[in-house]
Amino acid sequence: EVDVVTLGESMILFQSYNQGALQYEPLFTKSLAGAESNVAIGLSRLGKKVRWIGRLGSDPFGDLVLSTLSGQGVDVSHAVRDEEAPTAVYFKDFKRYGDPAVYYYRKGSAASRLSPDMVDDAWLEGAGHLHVTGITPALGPDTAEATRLLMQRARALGLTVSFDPNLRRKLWSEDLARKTLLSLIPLCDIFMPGDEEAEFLLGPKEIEEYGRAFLDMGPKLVAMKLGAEGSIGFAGQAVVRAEPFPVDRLIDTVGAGDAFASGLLSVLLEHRSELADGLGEKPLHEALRRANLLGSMATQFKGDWEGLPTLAEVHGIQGGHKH
Ligand code: KDG
Repeated sequence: EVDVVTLGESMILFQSYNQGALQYEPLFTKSLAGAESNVAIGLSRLGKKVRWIGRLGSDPFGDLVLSTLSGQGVDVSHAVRDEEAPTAVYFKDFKRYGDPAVYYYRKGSAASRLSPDMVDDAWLEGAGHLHVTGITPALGPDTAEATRLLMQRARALGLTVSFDPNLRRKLWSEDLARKTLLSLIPLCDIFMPGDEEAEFLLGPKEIEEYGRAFLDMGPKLVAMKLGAEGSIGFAGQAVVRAEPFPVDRLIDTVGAGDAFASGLLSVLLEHRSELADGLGEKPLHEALRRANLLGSMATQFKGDWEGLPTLAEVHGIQGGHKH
């Protein structure tokens, strides 16, 4: 049995050792990045069984993606290798102020050559939930169709589906991004945009109007990330706000949204059957609190996922509160 399946591109991430400027820093550390594998690791640390699907090069970096994920307890047995195209790499440029800048070297990568004819029901076997992001559809028309097809297959097979738009402006044009992301929202049960992404998709509105508008498109639950303001959730008639957790030392914001998704899903998976009728305020609040906690923890460590907690740590921080 698998709690969650996720599909996406994982890359090897190089970060300057001293968090110096990319151009002058002579030393780099090597790690794993990728929105969906970050979520997979986050959920695995919280005790969930997760299967990651992706296409990797037949190269040492592809091997490293697999060994890192399996070391984190993630099932990689359905990952696909590409004989020709490489595993992508990406660099993070830490800034004194604001979010790190990211530089991708991923055009023509193995993951970008994922196509709808490769989508296989076996990927979803034994699973209850599928999580995808808007990054995979940004890689090209084929990966967009593969994502759409997998969401459709998941629903046909009775899985619930979550979708984080994860808007990456560097990867595609605004028009195509808006059109594609909007077209995928009706295929998910749980939609988790940030406030800036909501504005990108629907134009300027009040926060609560976004919640209503997204629910009207089909999802059963909308969890919106409000950055330093915490988050807000919408399910049926319920509207719930959750306070942020304090960030004592802000180091690296990249991956915070994925941490949020892992925290949210770790609680929501316990309430899957209630989603259809509109989740109550209590579990919704609990899910948002857990999501906020993980989001804040992710920003306090270098790397996308290295700062994510185990379930025991979460219980310690949340005062023995079970779930
Ligand atoms: O959410 C974090 C991701 O942005 C990062 O790991 C790299 O997957 C990545 C991407 O495409 O931006």
